[in-house]
Amino acid sequence: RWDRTPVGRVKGLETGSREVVSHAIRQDKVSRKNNNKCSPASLHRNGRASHEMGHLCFIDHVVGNQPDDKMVPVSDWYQKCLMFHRFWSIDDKQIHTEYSALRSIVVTNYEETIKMPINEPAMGKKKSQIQEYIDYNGGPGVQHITLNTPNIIQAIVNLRARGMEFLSTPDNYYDTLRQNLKTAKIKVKEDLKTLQELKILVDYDDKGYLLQIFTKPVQDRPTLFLEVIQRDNHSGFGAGNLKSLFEAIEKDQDARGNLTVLTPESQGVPKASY
Ligand SMILES: [Co+2]
Repeated sequence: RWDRTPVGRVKGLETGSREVVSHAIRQDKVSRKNNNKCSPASLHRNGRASHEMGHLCFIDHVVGNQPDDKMVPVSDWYQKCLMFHRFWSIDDKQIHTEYSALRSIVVTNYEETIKMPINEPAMGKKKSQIQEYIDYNGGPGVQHITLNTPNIIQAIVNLRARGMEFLSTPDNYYDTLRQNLKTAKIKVKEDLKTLQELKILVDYDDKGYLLQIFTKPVQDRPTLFLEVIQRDNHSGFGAGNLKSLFEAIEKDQDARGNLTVLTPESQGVPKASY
């Protein structure tokens, strides 16, 4: 295992090498030279390698959870202080299951390179997963961080092989999906059977689609989790999948004993002792 501590850059643009950058790295007493191609053609080859190997290439978006009534003031803060603007919005009519609901505003920076959906709980028949998060996190915080890959199938095969645990999706999700895709304007290039085996979700509109999957919480508490996403001409966040995601999360929430029945008065009051 090389610790990649650079001993020094031995070749590069400054030494007249237009094509190759070389760094010497050291492991104990052994040194070795790493060559990296720096021409655009080789960047293209690196892109192809990322595709083949299912690399996680960049942070696609970061979602924050806020307590009830804080979503608007917090998104206003991003717009006023950091010159963010609203990117896309969804209301709790679109995102709810029978029991639990949320509202969401997406803010983005001027260049639209940073995307941050901000959630707050909405009243449902039972406790919102956003409220569960707030209670266990002791306040607002990051709900999930999403990593973008050009090849989600390989990425998830790799992550599962290393022991990463993902939320499960019922098989009837894929039955419904197959039925709906028959009349859709887009075609999903990936093999649906493979997506189903790996429990990867699909969301789409008339112009493109996205593939996504959510991990289980990365700590013992039901707080932060990760998402992996692959986009094909689609800039949404998977609103169409949120119902099935909610149902999957709520199955776990119920198993933890936190899918508590709420009245309007008790929304927002922590029920759990921890
Ligand atoms: Co997401």
